[in-house]
Amino acid sequence: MGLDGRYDEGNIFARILRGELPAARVFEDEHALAILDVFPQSRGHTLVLPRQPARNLLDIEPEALGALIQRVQRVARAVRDALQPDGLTISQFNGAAGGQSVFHLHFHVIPRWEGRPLGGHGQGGMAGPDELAQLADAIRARMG
Ligand code: DGP
Repeated sequence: MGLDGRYDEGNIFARILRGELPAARVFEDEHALAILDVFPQSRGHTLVLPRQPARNLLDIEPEALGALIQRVQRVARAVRDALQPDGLTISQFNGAAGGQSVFHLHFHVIPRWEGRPLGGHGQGGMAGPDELAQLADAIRARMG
């Protein structure tokens, strides 16, 4: 999938947004949904998605992007408060050649700890649902 093309309503995040597939939800409002990544690169790896259908950063309306990045900051603060990481990596990929694998725009919020290398993007194992549910509760409690 390149940078151009049509938005696929059947992509996995569109299905999660419609409630057709489960996810460990940490935050939602009219603009965005935040869920835990099931293939986390670190403990508490969270994804923030706009409700508006957009394949990547180039597609989204600027106003919706503004609302989205504000939610990214709120989620990042809650992740910090819940997990007390030493740092946070925020990343976002565009097009398959850019490292994107799910073609609904999303930001990664990845907690980092000194001395713990980042797991490979899209190379880690799957997290268990109980662990994700516990982490989601902890982050959601700090969303304010
Ligand atoms: P990207 O490569 O930036 O498109 O990242 C997609 C991320 O989505 C990747 O880190 C793994 C994660 N992911 C893939 N499938 C699912 C899923 O069904 N549920 C959740 N919560 N995350 C998923």
